Amino acid sequence: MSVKQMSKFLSLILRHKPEIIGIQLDSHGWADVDKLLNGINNSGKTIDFDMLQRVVSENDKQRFSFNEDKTKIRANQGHSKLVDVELQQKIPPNILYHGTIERNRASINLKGLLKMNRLYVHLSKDVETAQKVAARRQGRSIIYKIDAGLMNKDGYKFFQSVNNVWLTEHVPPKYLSIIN
Ligand code: HQG
Repeated sequence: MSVKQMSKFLSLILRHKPEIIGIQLDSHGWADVDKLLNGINNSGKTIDFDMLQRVVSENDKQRFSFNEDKTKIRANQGHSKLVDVELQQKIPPNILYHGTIERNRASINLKGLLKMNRLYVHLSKDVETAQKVAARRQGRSIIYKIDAGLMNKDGYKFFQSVNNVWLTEHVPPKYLSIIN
């Protein structure tokens, strides 16, 4: 299995379904590294500690973090499992972006951006990043601009993950405009 394929499998385990390899996340989203390695190796895939270190360090979006002594590992954002990864609440930049596809337009314009299956709505700091997020999906990309400055003024909370993804609970339609 390539480092990239293993990264995808790790995202599945550490964000959504640790039970598929028979492990659990603690309340802060940490998995025990030994249990994780054993669980993956018992599931028909092969990994050792060196490969896990490579998956973490070579990851294009820095999706995972070890604790200090590397006995625990967690995903930095993107969870559907209800865990508290100790996100930093921060004042957002005035403008943030969200990339999605045309098919979602009517519903987003009506209800705003919803977190759907995850714990937060994921927002991007620039158009280029939002375009990449949109391009993961089949269909014509659309990019929303979010008036995060006004949301902040209105009391909405924003968080930044350690890998620099901006997160919030809901973006009502009045803060959204389509830029393409
Ligand atoms: C859409 C990846 C209809 C929303 C990315 C999105 C990101 C609505 C989808 C991270 C809606 C949810 C998250 C509404 C939102 N009606 N559709 N009211 N509100 N949606 O995957 O932002 O590579 O949960 O537009 O780079 O696409 O995994 O969110 O299309 O950072 O690390 O519902 O995942 O990061 O999809 O992606 P997702 P997302 P990783």
